[in-house]
Parts: sequence; C-alpha cells; structure tokens
Amino acid sequence: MLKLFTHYRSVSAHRVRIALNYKGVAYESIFTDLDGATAARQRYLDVNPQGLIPALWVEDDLIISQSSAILEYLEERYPERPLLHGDIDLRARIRSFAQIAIADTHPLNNLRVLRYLRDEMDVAYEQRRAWFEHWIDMAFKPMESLLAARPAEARSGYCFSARPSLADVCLVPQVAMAERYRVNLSAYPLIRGVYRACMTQGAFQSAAPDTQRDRE
Ligand SMILES: N[C@@H](CCC(=O)N[C@@H](CS)C(=O)NCC(=O)O)C(=O)O
Repeated sequence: MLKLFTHYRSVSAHRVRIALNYKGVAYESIFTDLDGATAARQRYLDVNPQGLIPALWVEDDLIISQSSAILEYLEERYPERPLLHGDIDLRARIRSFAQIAIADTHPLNNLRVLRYLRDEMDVAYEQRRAWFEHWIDMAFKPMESLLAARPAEARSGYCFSARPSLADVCLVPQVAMAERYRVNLSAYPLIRGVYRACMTQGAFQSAAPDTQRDRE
C-alpha cells in the first residue's frame, strides 16, 4: 500500500490527499512533524532530503517528493478517474489555474517563509498576516477572473467542468488555508462557490485538515 507522509496543516499534502481519495487509491498516512527541530523531523530527511511535506512512498526504491510530481504520478498510474480531463484546451486551462496555486502562491506563504519573516527579519504577527493575505489576494483575484471568463459549458459547480479536476484539487487547500488565516474572501464569490461544491464531496471532506487524525 502507498504511504503518504503528511501533516494536517500542509497545503501541499492536502492536494495529494484529495487526489488519492478522488481516485479511490488506498494509502496509509504517516503523520510527520512540520517542526524543523524534532528528532522525528530529522529522521524524515532520510525520506525527503528537502524535509518538506508531502512525500509518497511507493516502494523503497521510489519515494516521490513535490506534490505536483506526486499528482502527475497518480494521474499516470491511476488514469481511471482522471483529474486532467477534457480536450487539450480544457487541460491547458486546468493546468494554468492549478499553477497559480502551486507555483506562485504557496511558496510565498509556506511555513519556512513565514518563520523566516518572524525569526530572522523580526516581522510581527500582524505584518506576517498582511503578507499572507497579500499573496492570497494576488492569486485569488486572477483565479476569480479566470472562473468568470469560463465558457458557458464549463460553468458547473467545479472550476472548469462537471467533475473535479486538478484545478479544484489545488484551489481547495489554498482556500482552507486562507480561512485558517481568516482572510476576507467576500470579493471571491466564484471561488467560494467552487469550494462549497467541492466540500460536498467525500473525497474532499476526508482530505480536509480538520478531519485528519494528527489534528490536535
Ligand atoms: N513545492 C513543494 C512544497 C512542499 C512544502 O513546502 N511543504 C510544506 C507544508 S505545505 C512544508 O513541508 N513546510 C515545512 C517548512 O516550511 O519548513 C510541494 O509542492 O510539495
């Protein structure tokens, strides 16, 4: 059985949990500390030398790090319930949308960045929160525009189609994290609508941070 090194608060692990659940792939959760100082965390460097979560153990010779690499692997290995679907144009649209979250937003609001601001730059909590909110807005504004510009046939409950795609998989963890930081999302009705639609689905519910067994 696959093993996912995960932490309930990890946005990147959240993406992978949704994809595994959606595809109906059984996996064991290995709850892994996000705190850089613990012994368990040091041991985790043997699994993923980058020390970042998630990692997917497939076999001893194959441990995949980086959530987008894991998502691509799952898509190729379990194509039956695809997250990249539709025609080539739709798949391009889905990928572009997903990359806003994966490449342009999460790296700026990652724990190690926020910790660096706190510990090395002496940035106070309110300013760190403003930083977080700024980069969320820089993502959600264009994402909301992309959703508003969808062709009529793409306007289902989900981002771009009648079933969830990689776009939803990447949007939902970002919204969950924004809610955790109490970011005001009232300017993003389409994003909130997609989030609500996704959260009616078991695959998304059982991947949510609050439903994870390592949640304190
Ligand atoms: N690009 C990586 C990012 C992984 C990542 O940054 N994970 C976070 C949790 S969401 C982490 O491990 N943070 C620990 C830290 O920042 O020290 C991916 O998509 O897997």
